Amino acid sequence: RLEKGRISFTEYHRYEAIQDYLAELASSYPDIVGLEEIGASYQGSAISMVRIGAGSSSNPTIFIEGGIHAREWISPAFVLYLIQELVENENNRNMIENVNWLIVPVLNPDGYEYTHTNERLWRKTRSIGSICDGVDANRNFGYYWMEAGASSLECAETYAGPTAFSEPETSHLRDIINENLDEIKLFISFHSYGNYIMYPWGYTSQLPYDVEELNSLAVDVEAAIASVAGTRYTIGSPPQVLYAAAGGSFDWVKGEAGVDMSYTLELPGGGSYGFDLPASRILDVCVETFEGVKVFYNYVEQQ
Ligand code: ING
Ligand code: ZN
Repeated sequence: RLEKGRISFTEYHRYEAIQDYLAELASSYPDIVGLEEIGASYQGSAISMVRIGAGSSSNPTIFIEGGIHAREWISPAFVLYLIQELVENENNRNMIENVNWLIVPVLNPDGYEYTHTNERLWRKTRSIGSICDGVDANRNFGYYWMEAGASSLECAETYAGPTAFSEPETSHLRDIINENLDEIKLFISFHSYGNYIMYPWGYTSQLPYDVEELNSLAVDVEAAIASVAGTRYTIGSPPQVLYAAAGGSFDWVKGEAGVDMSYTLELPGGGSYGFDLPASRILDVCVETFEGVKVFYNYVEQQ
């Protein structure tokens, strides 16, 4: 058992502490945890991916993306909680024997660190621009790129970048998903805030051919989350429940990579700005959200 290295869920952690935790977990549980670097961020930080599994390497795989947006701190926090539950809680052994997990806790480490050191509400990457810095990584994926809800203005919060996949962070995610495509059966991108369970498409108000299956799984996930403490989520595609936006990772994963079951979850907000959920709330959100992820697991396991 990891005692000293165990990460806490009563505070938000700096990127280095997260990396240290992942390295320690991988060395403590070499049979079930692998730690890989999918590539470097714009500023040269390693973007880590944890590979968790205790069954066959050909098991169906769930891919989890956290921390694409810098200021949404509950996203990496929850994803770390998920990792800890999968690895260290024996009651969840079936979740790693029957399914493999590929988990990127912090896709945008440069931005994440910048929200700790300079600007709490920074959203984008930290790539240098000519007038303003940063690209909205969740507008930078190459599926109907720039067709809706994205800006071509460098200084905008939703700047889609000079080209699709201009950012090393998004191109590394694309590449690692393509490398593991045969096994990936379900994808979840964690954001905050607002309590939404969304499925494609973000780029259009048209719905995918399999919307009934996407929606019915979302309904079950929502019920599981609500069963813990009554937290309710709204279900639908981004244009139905929020706004249309192209270039999101989950649209690319479904439309281009062909992983049909693709979701974006907006975890609960709090604090003064919504993104600054008080640290005292982290654990409650993690516990209820984990119940939802169990439902995603059950779906994939039963396929
Ligand atoms: N929300 C998501 C965003 O990127 C979203 C919502 C995701 C819209 C995917 C469209 C497609 O704007 C947050 N909070 O970032
Ligand atoms: Zn976001």
